[in-house]
Amino acid sequence: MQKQVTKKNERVEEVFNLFIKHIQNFLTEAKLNHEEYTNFVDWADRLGRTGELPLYADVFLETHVLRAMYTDKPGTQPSLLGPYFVEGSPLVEKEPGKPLVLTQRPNEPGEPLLFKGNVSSTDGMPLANTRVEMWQNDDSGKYSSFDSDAPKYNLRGYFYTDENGDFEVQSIVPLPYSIPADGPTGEFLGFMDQHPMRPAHLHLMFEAEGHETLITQVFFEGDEWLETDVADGVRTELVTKLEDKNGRKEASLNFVMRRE
Ligand code: MBD
Ligand code: FE
Repeated sequence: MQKQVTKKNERVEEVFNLFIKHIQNFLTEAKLNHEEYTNFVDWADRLGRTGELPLYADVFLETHVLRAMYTDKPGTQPSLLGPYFVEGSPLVEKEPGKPLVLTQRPNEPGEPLLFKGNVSSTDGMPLANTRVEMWQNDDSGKYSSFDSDAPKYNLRGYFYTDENGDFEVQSIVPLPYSIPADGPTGEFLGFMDQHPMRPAHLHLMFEAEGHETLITQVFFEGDEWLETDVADGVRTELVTKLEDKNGRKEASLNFVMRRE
């Protein structure tokens, strides 16, 4: 049998030692008994087997990683990538004189939304030709490729900002999202007496030459779940107004990217 060749990785060692140290302190502080420990292992096993581990991690942990990395840095605050990003979404083709259209089905159910934005650098320079990827849930509150039976890349796509760093994309208004409540994550929330809701949000990812990739979300004023988002992804500067204009909803937000 071939022996696996491994190289000592000091970062992994450092992080793992810290992890164990804190878990030990946690066990001591919580005075976990053996039955509770066994229940935990059983629950964590189900979390993995049902495929909910990424969901659980993104709901309860990701926000802390972001806060530790980005609070007090210049540029737009990032928010959660979340468990529902998928690679390979289609390019939204630009047709001359028409806005970009994220909806792919001719009669996509939902309330039409025009979302506008501008992308600039922390020094104020507009960022033309920035790759903008967008994804969101549909009018049943579900994400394509996951809990919705819409086509795989429905309400997912990417496009580029114009020469002024601007973009305008037509879509539908996203809905508040209930994370799956019937699996191990939901079971956990039940014990915590915490609702499973996230406020309605758009997911956006920006990539521009010489800049840090910005992964963030956009939320809407007045959403009933803004203050109690189960995943704690809301940042004040990411909340915008949903306005009635020209017989549809319009919203906009400007984004500022940090140099590498
Ligand atoms: C979502 O839609 C989401 O964006 C996150 C971060 C977690 C769960 C569901
Ligand atoms: Fe989401």
